Amino acid sequence: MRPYDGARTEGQPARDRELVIAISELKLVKDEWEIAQLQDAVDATVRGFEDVARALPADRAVSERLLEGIFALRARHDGNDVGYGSIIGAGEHATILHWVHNHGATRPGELLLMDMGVEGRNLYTADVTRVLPVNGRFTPLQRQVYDAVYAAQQAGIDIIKPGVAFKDVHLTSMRVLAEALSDLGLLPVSVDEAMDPASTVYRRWTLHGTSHMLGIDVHDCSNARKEMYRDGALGEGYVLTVEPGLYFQPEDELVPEELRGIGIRIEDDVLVTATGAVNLSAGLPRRSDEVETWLAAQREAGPRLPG
Ligand SMILES: [Mn+2]
Repeated sequence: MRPYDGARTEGQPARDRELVIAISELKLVKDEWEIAQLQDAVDATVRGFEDVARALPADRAVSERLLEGIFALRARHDGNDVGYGSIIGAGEHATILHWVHNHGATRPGELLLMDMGVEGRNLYTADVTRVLPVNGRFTPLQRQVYDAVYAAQQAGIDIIKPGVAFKDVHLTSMRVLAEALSDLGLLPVSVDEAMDPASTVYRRWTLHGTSHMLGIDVHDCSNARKEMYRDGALGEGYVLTVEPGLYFQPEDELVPEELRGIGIRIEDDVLVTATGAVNLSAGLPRRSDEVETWLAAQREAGPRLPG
């Protein structure tokens, strides 16, 4: 091996930057092998969510970190590791977007938000969020908010196909959330006025974008040019998350007290096909009644170790 020769390998920052952009844009379309890697990561993630549900008591507190650790065991056993720091948000912690301290505890009667993904052995990662009612049943108010987020997510997924603007998935979900916020009596203006780019008053409770690309990086393709990604159109082979949410901060005096501290996000990993979309994470139920049935079935089956 020749010793390092600085002169021969002098950097070319402008060309390096071009390469970063080109690679990021090449990563937008996933080939068959990559899609299989993502599906493997998602399938391991489904097993990890099952492990956690099986260990989650309905009638007493457990620490968020216990649940984090159970998922981490699955990630290390079935894949390489977690793809990103697991967010285990019990109760009002769900309203903090990147809650990774995980030093709280579950409480029966409250919700539990978990945003977790296994990174497979070839480093492709899943990115999935589910919200569970700790005691097994959503209260009517929790269900109302949950079902609104579900409807927003479904509306976003429903429009996905090649040629659709990336931004329109977001805007479609946001309109459904704005309607729900209006139904809750929270919007100070009409839904149409709220959707006006000059207003977007609904964002007080929606906090983040609905989608990002997914692949080797959890926020894949982030160096792609705007016109190729955020201002671009979806193409066959793209894989993106769809993850709208509603968040009512514990100290938010613009919402009724019973809503404060509720945070709900539902996140799935969606492949754009020639004619529409396939939800790669459909192995985990999303509808509120199906989540309850699934949670009960996991508890019935009881705790398990990977292997
Ligand atoms: Mn995500």
